Amino acid sequence: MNLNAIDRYAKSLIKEAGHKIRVSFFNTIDIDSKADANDLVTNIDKEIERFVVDRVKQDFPEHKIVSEEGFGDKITSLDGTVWFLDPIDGTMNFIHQRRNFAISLGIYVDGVGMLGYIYDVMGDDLYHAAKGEGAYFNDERLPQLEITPLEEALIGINASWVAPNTKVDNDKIIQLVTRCRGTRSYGSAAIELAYVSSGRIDAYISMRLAPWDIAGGIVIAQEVGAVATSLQGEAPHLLGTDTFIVTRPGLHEEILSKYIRLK
Ligand code: 2AM
Ligand code: CA
Repeated sequence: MNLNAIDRYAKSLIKEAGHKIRVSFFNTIDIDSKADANDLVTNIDKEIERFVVDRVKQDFPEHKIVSEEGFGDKITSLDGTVWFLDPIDGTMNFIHQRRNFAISLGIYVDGVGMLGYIYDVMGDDLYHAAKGEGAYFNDERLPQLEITPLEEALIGINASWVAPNTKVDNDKIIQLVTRCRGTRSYGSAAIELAYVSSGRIDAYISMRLAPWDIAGGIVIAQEVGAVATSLQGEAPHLLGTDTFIVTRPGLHEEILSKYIRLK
């Protein structure tokens, strides 16, 4: 298989999808909720997913595609070539802010991340990587990440985990956010992964992410030496939702062992 050709194909497909999303703002957007009142989806999430899924199925009939709104395939193993697509990562931002959302795409072969893309649609910024060939912010090569001490780290985390909750010990999270230099919350896992990879934040932590939220970002993160695991310290498995942490080298072990490791 020619991964260079697939890389060119994927980039042009993502840009075309991004253009469709920008044009969608000229029309009224229909908003629905899914599992709960704050779990939102729009007609645009569905239209963009359908557009990309149809193209991939037509042009790569032997590949699988796993995507958030259900137009793709259900998989039970990572054998073969699998595309992981989130047509709009950060749907709440898409609706409320009309910015700060991304198209997230990862292409895996037999479970190994080969190509990764995060397209900040309104910024027209594409973060991308091919395994072994480095990561890029548009045409700019992203440097290897260096170690930062926790005291100088900006951490991407949602404020709800600082309040009492059933997932993590919030006293420990209070200690973590007090010790680090500052916290940020962007509302799109893909963008936060892109920000870790480009050194704009130093870590990102989430209690529940799906494969399409992280598959593309993991490929990019690995190319710059970032470390991504579940909060149990295991490699992300991409067959269901899980907790997630990605950091610069050095920070990962300290954050997990002292503040947030789940059994
Ligand atoms: P989404 O916008 O595609 O739904 C925001 O908190 C981040 O978490 C976004 O990347 C969002 O993706 C993701 N997210 C929100 N609810 C989720 C859920 N129930 N399962 C997995 N990921 C979720
Ligand atoms: Ca989504």
